[in-house]
Amino acid sequence: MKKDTPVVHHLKDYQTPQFDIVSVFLEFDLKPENTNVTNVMQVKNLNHASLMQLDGEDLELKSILIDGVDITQKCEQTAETLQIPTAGLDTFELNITTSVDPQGNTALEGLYRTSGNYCTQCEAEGFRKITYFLDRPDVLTLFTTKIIADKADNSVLLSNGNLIESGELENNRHYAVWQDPFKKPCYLFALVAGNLECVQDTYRTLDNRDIDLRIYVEPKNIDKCDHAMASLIKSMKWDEERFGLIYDLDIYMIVAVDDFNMGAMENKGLNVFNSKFVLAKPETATDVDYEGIEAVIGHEYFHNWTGNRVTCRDWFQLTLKEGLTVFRDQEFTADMLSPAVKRIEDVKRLRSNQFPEDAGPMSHPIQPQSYIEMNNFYTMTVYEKGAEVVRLYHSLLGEDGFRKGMDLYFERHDGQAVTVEDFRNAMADANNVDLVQMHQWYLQSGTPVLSVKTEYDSVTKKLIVNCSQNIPKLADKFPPLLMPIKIALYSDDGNILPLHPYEGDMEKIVVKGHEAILKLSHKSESFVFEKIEVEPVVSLLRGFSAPVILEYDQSNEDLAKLVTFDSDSFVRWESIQTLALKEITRNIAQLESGQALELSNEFTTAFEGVLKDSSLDNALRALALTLPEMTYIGEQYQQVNVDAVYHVHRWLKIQLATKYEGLFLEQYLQLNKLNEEYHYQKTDIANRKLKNVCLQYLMLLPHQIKLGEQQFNHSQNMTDVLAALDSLSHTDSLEREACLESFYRKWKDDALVLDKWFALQAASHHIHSLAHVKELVKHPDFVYTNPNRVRSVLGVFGRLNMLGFHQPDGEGYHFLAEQIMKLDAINPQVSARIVAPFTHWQHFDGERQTLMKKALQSILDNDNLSKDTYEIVSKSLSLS
Ligand code: B3K
Ligand code: ZN
Repeated sequence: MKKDTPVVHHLKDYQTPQFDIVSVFLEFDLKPENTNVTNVMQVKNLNHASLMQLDGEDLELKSILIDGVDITQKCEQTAETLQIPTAGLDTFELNITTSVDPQGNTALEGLYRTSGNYCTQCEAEGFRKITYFLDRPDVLTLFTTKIIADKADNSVLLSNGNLIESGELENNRHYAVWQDPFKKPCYLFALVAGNLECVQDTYRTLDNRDIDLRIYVEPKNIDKCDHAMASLIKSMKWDEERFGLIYDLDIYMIVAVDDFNMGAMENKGLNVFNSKFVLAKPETATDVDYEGIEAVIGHEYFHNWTGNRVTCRDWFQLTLKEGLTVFRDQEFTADMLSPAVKRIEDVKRLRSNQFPEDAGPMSHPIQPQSYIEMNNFYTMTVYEKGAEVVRLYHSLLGEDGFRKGMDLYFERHDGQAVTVEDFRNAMADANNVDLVQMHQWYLQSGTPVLSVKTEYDSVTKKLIVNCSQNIPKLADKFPPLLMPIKIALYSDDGNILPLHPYEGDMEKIVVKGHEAILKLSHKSESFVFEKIEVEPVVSLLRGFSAPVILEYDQSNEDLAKLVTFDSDSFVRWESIQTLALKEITRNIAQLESGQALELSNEFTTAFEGVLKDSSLDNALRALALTLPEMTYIGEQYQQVNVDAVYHVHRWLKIQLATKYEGLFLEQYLQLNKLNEEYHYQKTDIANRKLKNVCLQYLMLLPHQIKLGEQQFNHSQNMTDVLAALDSLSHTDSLEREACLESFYRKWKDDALVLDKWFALQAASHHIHSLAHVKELVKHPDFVYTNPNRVRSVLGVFGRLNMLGFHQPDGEGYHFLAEQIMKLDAINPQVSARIVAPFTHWQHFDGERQTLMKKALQSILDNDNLSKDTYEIVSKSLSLS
């Protein structure tokens, strides 16, 4: 067990800063193992405090001067702080010199080395690993940064803002000075130095300024930047058009690095990216990679306003910038590709990842109330549920009202560090409405359950929609949430019906065309529609208008009808998913009671309908033909029977493949154009998606394995090559071995492509998959210091390899726990993420629960466990 119990930070303890750091001058003398950092701050003592406590970790202190006088001996240093006497000083210059070891920094937080270059990562609290500072987001400072380094190894020296000076020095060294004209919190500081090359372009802003755009990469990757640059330009244009937000500096730089703990970082004017979200060419990157790059480039760019110009008062407000920026990047991707497809993909992600998080021991509100390690709270909840909550404002206020709210938010708070209440107030005041109830969404954790019952009276022609909301784990002890529920009504033959709310309900039902929003604000509430001439087919929670679990007992006939005619793509997709889910759960029950499995006509008719309906967008068809993920099926049970879920899921896929082999093959052959040039373009993406879904089904039939091998050998783009290899990886065939081997030989020197090779095997349903994964961590190309490689093996194994991880003898758990302990000593942030699958132990059968807890305990028993991993593991076990 970790020796000292780590400190818990609480939102309720927030206090305004005692000091203002008006400006800072930083000088870095870069050397791999011993970089000197001189930090000269102009400080204002706002409350005549007699002591200034700065944050600092893993720093070697050299000297401290106040107004030129050495006071080093008068200061107190602890492992995480430095206390400086400031009695009688109102304004002063504080000069601190420290040194750090970038080469030895494998945690990848603060200043570190990657592929022989220098880079930084400061959010959330990494700046304190660079120098002593008030490392909190509400201290905004003007930064000037001087970088000195060897010329041979560091042709490029970068920091935030504008380059104001550069020159040569003795001993083959050189320097550059950067000045950022915008005040910023230190988490947005960045420094990069190394031998990098850049691609350049220009963007002319709406107010006619030319912005210098640069993407820096290692020279070998210079041919893989075009898509990233195009994405940046699209993002800049989109933010001007949609939100009237224009870029502010004269230069925007992106640097791609191979070793990075997350996706990317929005440092002011100098984004640092995981190379996975920059580098792409058709031979190496899939459609999913291309889409990811566009989305992440957009996300970081959008942070320039939502995050940088207006930032967070404290880290409990993280969703203020992240939820809002995810909402913005979702809207961007929707506009670039397909709004319908994007919405469905986002809902799938939310349900498969955020819902389980919110049902487990790490469940927290989008505004957490406490944390041990802030990095553990960059979660699906803060990001994705946070984005859903922003979407609620959008649904309630409409596009124009939302835009008015955003405009007022920037007008009031540009240059400030604010709270989620400030955002809500801007939305409310701009629209002259009361949104106080929205705050419950920030306070409550757990996924709300929305139960709906509809009653139609054929005599009065009235439809009553009875809604009630509940958060099961809070029993009845919660104030109700405000939920916009989108609804439309159809006749049996698919005609959309006009909506006439009952007069007394006009306030809480907003009708727009043929769709209405029911504004549910009580625990139970009824909404009445009149003049409904026929018993309607109800299309409910259109566009997934609130992040809830919907309980609405709809007949299979109605679901099948919605699959064929609903104009809302989400409900159309959701209806076939519900039919599939019913099919699967019914058969799981059959299996558990020792009865034969059987396919129902209701489901296959709907499935066949989609398979044959060429009028439907191919991307939507691909989504509709994909069965619910195993994790989502598992979510339907208090305690999941892993083996039964796997068995029935596979059985159903094989049944469908067998029954519709001819149709799948016909569709596959029609779409399989091997020599066509790759374009990242909506229709092409949709076609590849549908083709590869067909291939997945076909490959379940042993005599069709050759089809995958052919696609693997003859495709020119990574989307198709990987789809084929993925299907092959689940088989027990010679083709599998041959293709994996040839893929490795071809791509062993391209780290991002090799990650895919590792990931496929880590997720494989092959019978010997656990043994294979154990071999993978011994592979010469497996390194614990590279987060992408670790995630592609250990992350994927825990999350996606249901059979291997949950092997009944507990060997999968034992293996992963050992790996986590090894990793924790190297990179705690990554290790804490890999623990996640263990945290759902209470969701499995008794024997597995015991084994999972045993594995967690073995991690906790570790003497030097990081606080990152400690927080997740201890919270998981405290439930027992
Ligand atoms: N703001 C960063 C995430 C920082 C994570 C710190 N552990 C990237 C993003 O959300 O845009
Ligand atoms: Zn973000």
